[in-house]
Amino acid sequence: MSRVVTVGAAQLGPIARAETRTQVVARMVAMLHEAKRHGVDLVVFPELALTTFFPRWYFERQEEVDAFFEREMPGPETKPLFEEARTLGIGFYLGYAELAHEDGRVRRFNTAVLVDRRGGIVGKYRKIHLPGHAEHEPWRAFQHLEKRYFERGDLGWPVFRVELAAGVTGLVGMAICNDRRWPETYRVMGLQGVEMILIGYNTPVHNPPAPDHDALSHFHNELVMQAGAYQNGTWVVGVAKAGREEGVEQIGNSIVAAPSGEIVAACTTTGDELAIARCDLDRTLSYKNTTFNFARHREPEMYGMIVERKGAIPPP
Ligand code: CDV
Repeated sequence: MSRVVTVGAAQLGPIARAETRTQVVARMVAMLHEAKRHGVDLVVFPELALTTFFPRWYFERQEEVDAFFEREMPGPETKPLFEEARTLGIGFYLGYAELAHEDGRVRRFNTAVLVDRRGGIVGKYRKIHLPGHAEHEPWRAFQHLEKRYFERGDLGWPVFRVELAAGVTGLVGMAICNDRRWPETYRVMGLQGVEMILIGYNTPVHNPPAPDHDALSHFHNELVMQAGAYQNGTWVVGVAKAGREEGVEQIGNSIVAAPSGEIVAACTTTGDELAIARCDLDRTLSYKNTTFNFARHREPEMYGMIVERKGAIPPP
């Protein structure tokens, strides 16, 4: 008996700054309908999927930044997405900017939620690896101010047991964009037996501090997610907000990587596009039980430096 979950990587093309959440949600709902026609159980949308990628601008006034944040999920504009998905019996991953009132203060996170086929939020993740910079750096062609606008996520990388398709329950984890470049992200979830990791991203082709990487942006995107999948015996679904958004070119290259590390589905445009893969969660087993049988082969006593040391310190 296999445990097949049909997954749709719902890549979004550019979202203009003037575009409203209602317009974006309408695009997403259209993708849900397309997903339904293809028998998809779980749809994965990108990071910060409801608006343009606002960390590319330096805003002096906090109100300007806060206009991109959600105070409730679902809120009035996102409710139709939740309702349509529930009607269609499709679960989804959604990235958004979260404004929360916690510990007597306002907190802002780059967040993703996992919504089950009945329309309920069953998991939440707050981005831990925030790239970019905290101060205005006008020398850049565009800003990347995630370190200014968000707090580091405080939920770790939980893995959720969720019914993903009729009669198929799986172990699902989430990450967001830059997290996918770090092996620790996958391994923390691998150590909880994760079977499918969902990752939304916004990745500009141009990397201002290292323009020599620009030509390798697709290669690096695939490299990290394929490695994360193989080394942890898990499916990985990576989904872009792609294309030329407010003058900045972002990669597409949304993929589904199998536990073998192979890419089994991919988007080929930089617009709204659904890539579909039938993912048998039991295909994780031959990796989890052999080469990457953690209980048998890992040597954690030898890995202390990974958590004790932050930056590299070369020997004298
Ligand atoms: N949104 C991101 O986290 N983007 C980063 C860029 C800045 C390198 C990424 O890792 O794709």
